[in-house]
Amino acid sequence: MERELFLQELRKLDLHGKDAKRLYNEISSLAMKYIQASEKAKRCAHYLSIEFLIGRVFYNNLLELGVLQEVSEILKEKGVDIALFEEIEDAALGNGGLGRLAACYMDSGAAVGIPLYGYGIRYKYGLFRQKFEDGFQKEVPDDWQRFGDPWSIRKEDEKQIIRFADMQVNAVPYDMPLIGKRVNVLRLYQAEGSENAEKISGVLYPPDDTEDGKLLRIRQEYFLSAAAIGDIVRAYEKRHGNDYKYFAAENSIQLNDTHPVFAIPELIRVLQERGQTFRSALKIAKQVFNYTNHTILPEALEHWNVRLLKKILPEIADILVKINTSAKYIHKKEGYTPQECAAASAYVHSRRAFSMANTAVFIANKINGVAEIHSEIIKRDLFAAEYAHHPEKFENVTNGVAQRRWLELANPELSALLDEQIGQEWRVHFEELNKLNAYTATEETLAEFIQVKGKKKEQLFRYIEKAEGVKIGGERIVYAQVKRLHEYKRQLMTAFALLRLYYDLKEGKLKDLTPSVFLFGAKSAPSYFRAKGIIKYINEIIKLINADTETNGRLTGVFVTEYNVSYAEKIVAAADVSLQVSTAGLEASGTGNMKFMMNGAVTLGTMDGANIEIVEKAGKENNYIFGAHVDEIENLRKGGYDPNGFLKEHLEWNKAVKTLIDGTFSDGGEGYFRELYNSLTIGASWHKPDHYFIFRDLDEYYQTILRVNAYYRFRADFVAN
Ligand code: 26W
Repeated sequence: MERELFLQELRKLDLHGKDAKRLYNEISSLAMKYIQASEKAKRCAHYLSIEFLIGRVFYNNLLELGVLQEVSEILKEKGVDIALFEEIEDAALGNGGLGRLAACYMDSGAAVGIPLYGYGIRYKYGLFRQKFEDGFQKEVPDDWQRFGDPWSIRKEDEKQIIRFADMQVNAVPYDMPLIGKRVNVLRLYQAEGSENAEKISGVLYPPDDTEDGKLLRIRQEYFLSAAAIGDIVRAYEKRHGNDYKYFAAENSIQLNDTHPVFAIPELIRVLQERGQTFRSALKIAKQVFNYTNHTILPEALEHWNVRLLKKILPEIADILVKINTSAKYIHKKEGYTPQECAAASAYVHSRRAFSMANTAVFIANKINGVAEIHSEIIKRDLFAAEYAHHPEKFENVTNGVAQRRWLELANPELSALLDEQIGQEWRVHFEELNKLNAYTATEETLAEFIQVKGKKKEQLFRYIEKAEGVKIGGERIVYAQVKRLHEYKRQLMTAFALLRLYYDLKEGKLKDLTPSVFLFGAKSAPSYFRAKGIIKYINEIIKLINADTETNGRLTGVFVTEYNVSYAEKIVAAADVSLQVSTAGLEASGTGNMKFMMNGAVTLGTMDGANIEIVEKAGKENNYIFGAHVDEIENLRKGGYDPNGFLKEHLEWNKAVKTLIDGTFSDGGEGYFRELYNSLTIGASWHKPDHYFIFRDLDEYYQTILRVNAYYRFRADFVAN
């Protein structure tokens, strides 16, 4: 990019009387004039994902272009504060970890110069915007395009026609530059051609509890898969025409969970259309696809009913049947036991449905979990049969996060301190951070670090005051639990611990508690009743403790609204303690844990997901680990776990938990709190009481919160480790 030309033009820009949106579009469009996508390499990796949680691109792109500092100065000369663009909303085309990981991979691929291309859906409405009304979550459609979308280029001439049995849809690509050592492209497809067609890229994860909902999900997944395959094949044919012998050598296709698995039968369909036999097409598919699994939760493992598939994608259904037949033949030939054949079967007879994970595992050249413990669990349980016969297919690829966004952009002050210690190389090759190991921080560096952390807290508290109208005063230790709201992530356990802290403080038991603030950020899926109840409960607790003038000088809470990527950037830079407290074995990896850690927070967590690797790397003494490990949890699942016994034995906990039903708090008569209480003490048709083992870990959690609080007082040691 001709930086100087861009900066010269920017200097000439007249900014007078232009609002944030107008300036955003003018400056972004100007930058886009100077960005060219790199020549597509012959050998490319393609990343297919139903979600890309890109967040705000403005600052990130200017940083990647190496002009963020200069733009900030030029705008300041013209009387514009670059923070003005905080008003521009994130592009939230994703739900959570899987989508943000995809965005971080795209960032990093470009940054280190790998030809890595992303394929996704350009949803009209991304993840909803969250509002709180009397402590309840309300969803507001996220019309993210109202600010314009100057960083994408519509490529009408490269559109694809996607054919269903009952309709035809235009897949129109919008290309977003991924800027770094090379400029790759994130290609997001928009569905056009009719009102029904447009619904396909209308919203992220449309509800799939009705048949129509399921059909729409299938259409979305096939739409993404077929558009991507069509694009990859078209580019290949420009080079090699109908000769497919180089296809696998020049293309690898990464399936980000099972949502794009239709790309497998679609590639076979397209190759057969071009004259390949099923056998040769299958062979190519088995060389081209890799599959990443992100979750072991049964409700997230997709099965698509064959009747539904036949209704709108009969050819795809037939190819899936043939894939299943090949799998059965090969499994038998390779000596899979009958149990293994059944467990690994692509077609699940009892459900009259295809297991998209088993289909992916049969075809994929490589299969990876997203943290060591998770990769072990999927080898031992989920895909045990395939692992028994093809161990070479399985790898662990622990998640990573883009340090450009989560450290450089989020925390320039800490970045500068790092540069002083180890030079700037870490900004591209993050492993350079290892140089810090051979290194004992001087008093002066520690003081600088503490000062930086203090500054980031001030910035965050100011932002929260503006955004939430909540004032957080003075020097406090910041505990943060920010992530999607899900029972297995156990925000409810933190709620009980916070309530207990308040009661103990009230009763004078915590004389020397370091002033603390508990910061929550979470969105619940709109249909997830319990998660919404937990949000309301936490808001009720926060209201109670913040109002108590006896104690709110030392203990307050805040639940930020509309937690998103941009909010996360501020929170990870400011927090002292990262709360990562999922039930062991259930958080595949986590990525927030890494973002907090790289900004100098300690991890207070369970031995789950990537927390285990964080503890290994950063040292047990630098983290605050508690709770049952995965083997104990699995034993408890088999029997002998008595949550009600725990409540009988621990009256102080019983007092906290009983607030769900004793009238201390109100859920407006919606029944959320009673249902939560029952889930812990009675269970439900689909699970035993307290099926995320909150009461097994709760007391240890509380003691650990107090331990880190006490240790924090010796601040230099606290940060030194
Ligand atoms: C609604 C259907 C559905 C179900 C599951 C959509 C998306 C999923 C994903 C598998 C959920 C997800 O985002 N999983 C998270 O992936 C992260 C990236 O690997 C991990 O760090 C988190 O541990 C995992 O929960």
